[in-house]
Amino acid sequence: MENGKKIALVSGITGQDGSYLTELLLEKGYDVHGILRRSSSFNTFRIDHIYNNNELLNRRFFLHYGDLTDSSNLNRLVEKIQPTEIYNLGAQSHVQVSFEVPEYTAEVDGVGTLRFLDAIKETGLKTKFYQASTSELFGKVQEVPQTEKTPFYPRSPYAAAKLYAYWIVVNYREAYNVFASNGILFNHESERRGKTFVTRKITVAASKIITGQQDKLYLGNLDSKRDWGYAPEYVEGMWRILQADEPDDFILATNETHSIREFVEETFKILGEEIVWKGSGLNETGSLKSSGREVVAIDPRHFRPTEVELLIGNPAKAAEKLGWKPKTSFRELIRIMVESDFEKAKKRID
Ligand code: NAP
Ligand code: G4F
Repeated sequence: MENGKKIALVSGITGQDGSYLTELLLEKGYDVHGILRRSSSFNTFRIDHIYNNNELLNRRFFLHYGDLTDSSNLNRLVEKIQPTEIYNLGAQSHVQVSFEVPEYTAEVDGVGTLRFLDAIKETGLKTKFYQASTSELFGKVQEVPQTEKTPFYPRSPYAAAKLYAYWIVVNYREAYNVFASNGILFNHESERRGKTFVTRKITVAASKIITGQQDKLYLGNLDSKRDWGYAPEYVEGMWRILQADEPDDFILATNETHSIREFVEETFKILGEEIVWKGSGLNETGSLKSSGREVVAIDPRHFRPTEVELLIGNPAKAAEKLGWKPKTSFRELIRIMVESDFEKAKKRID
């Protein structure tokens, strides 16, 4: 640390969480260094408003090319930047895609975490490390609701890679005294959520359907249940995890669960429409009660080889030890996302 200066290094800075965390850390007076993957097209749309629009923030916000598959790059960045806190948010984060690219997912999400930890160990830097662990670790759940003590049962290459990452964090903490913590975060969404995750897929599609730009929304399993919270509150929880006196592992969740079906119903309700379900299995459809128009159908390509049917997390430990509590309700979360996507749909902005 340079004269008590707070310096954060963030992987996954261009993602949903990376963008909110950057805003939070800059507000808290940190210098923020982000790791940017080289891309043939622009991939900084979630952080452009920080980079371009505020001269003051610009001077404390730095982007470096890098990749979690490249140890020499991570070693160099840790050595050069000397961060006081590292947030490892970078990942191939799509569960279904991980069945298509399992080895790459293991490289980035599993071994990538080891590369970062080893860079810390080898440089001997006194820094704190946050690992973006996930409720997907619970997979085929062994207990309801899930707590920090619930046994893991991963159900995808993504979850298996994150399981390795979780345990290598614990191991470097115990073996080498690295201040390394896991945030076991349940699903958290926002108006910045990637459009291939189910919540944003639904709010974007419903907005386009209502404004006449899309015919139908095709989904997979309507009956799986998730514990959905609002992303800006969860990144604040990440920061709190690294401010604790000791490194530890914490669940961040709402302790409420809802099905994909309920998410669809609530989305259309906010847009002034009621959904009526008909049929079952692959033939199930959802229609607008007002007109009878069919707007939801099932596409089996969205089914997963192994599904996580139910997630619900108990955040009591985070409440007690970190003073962290979720604030935004399920309905409020959907309202925030729908309002944003409906405004964009009206203006024909993608
Ligand atoms: P996201 O929007 O998909 O962002 C993922 C980030 O990782 C992007 O910046 C992406 O860069 C970057 N990335 C991908 N591959 C990389 C690589 N090889 N090297 C370096 N960076 C790479 O994900 P998110 O929702 O913000 O989630 C953040 C983290 O939390 C992830 O690790 C995710 O697995 C975990 N998590 C998320 C949730 C949730 O509900 N959101 C819950 C639990 C855990 P590009 O922009 O270039 O693709
Ligand atoms: O929105 P999802 O793709 O998120 P999933 O699989 O829960 O993973 C997200 O949350 C994890 C935390 O628990 C993170 F670790 C992970 O990085 C990611 O952010 O799918 C949610 C549910 C699944 O049960 C899926 O089968 O929605 C179901 N679903 C139904 N139809 C669909 C669709 N999912 C997607 N992506 N697309 C569909 O058409």
